[in-house]
Amino acid sequence: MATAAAHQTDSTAAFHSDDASAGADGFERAFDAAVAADERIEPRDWMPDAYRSTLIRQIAQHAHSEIIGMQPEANWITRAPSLRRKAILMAKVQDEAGHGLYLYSAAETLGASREELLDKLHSGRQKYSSIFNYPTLTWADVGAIGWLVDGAAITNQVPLCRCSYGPYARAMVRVCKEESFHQRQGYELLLALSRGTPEQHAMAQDAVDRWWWPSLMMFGPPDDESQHSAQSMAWKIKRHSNDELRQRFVDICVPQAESLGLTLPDPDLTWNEERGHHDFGAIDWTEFWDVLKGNGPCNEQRLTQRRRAHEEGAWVREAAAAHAAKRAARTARTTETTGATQA
Ligand code: FAQ
Repeated sequence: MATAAAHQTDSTAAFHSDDASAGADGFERAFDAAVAADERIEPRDWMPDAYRSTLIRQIAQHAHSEIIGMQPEANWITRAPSLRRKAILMAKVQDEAGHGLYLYSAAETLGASREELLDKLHSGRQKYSSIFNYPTLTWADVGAIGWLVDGAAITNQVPLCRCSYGPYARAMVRVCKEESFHQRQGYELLLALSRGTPEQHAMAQDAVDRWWWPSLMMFGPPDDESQHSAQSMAWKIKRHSNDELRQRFVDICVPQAESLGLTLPDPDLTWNEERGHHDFGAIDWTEFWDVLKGNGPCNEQRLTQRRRAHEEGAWVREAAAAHAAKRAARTARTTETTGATQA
């Protein structure tokens, strides 16, 4: 039953219920009406096959990004410059694992199994965000990831809190709260470096120079090359186009870069009074598509590490499953005995 049941329209009530008398056409009409009325689609509601597979594709790619995204940052846990920074970074990396779990769970509500999704990631049949195929060369990269990568992620994900699919939208609410904290830690880290020694300032600037353009690519291809946007927006999975969100992100970052005392590596970045937005330079889309094809600086390393972690974690999954089975058997025995005594 949809969470928005309180304001369901008459035309969508049958679709949210198990009333099979509506027929296939009726269900489709009711689904369209529910989307138009901004109601949430829930796991047991009827939905078109293509809506289901689009969601599985996007949510899985999102989940994979969260767990692969742990790698570039985890690279710096042992080398964080203080205990405080180490504790913060460990908490952040753990949060990303948690985001992966919420998202895999959301995909499972659509009928996809976690095993199948991980298998698709490991065999390269499903993507993860292009951004995580770049290396973290210095400590300042941890700050740049927080400020720019988490900043881009929030810009993209806040509208997803209003996604038409209930479990994904609800997962996003919590993810966005945590991402906001991540973005602030990155900003604060960069500010400390920017105000530090000339060497520290240069390190922060170098990190921003390297992460700026890949961060803009996170929003996906330009609108006229985005094959899924039109349909995803019609279904209210996506609420804004890739270019709209990219523009929003640029407009947010420009004043923040000024406060940080850092520059963005784009000579064409200028305020356009007429548009009320910043104009910015051309993105290297050849690089983007190349990274998607597996040719980024770290694609191979990320997938190799992920496959290794999965194999090495097999015994943990087996032990957890055996423990769960044991507990279930014990509960069943207790219920049987109690039931027998009561009878
Ligand atoms: N990287 O037609 P569109 C994070 C693919 S979370 C790789 O425009 P769509 C948190 C796209 O899948 C970051 N592939 O596609 C964190 C499609 O290929 P397909 C992840 C990309 O779905 C921070 C093809 O190109 N966030 O960072 C990318 O309508 C720090 C055509 O593209 C999400 O996943 C890309 N950048 O729009 C974690 C948010 N862009 O599937 C750790 C949810 C496009 O047909 C540390 N996802 N592609 O083979 C979305 O909002 C959308 O899926 C877009 C793409 C906007 C990414």
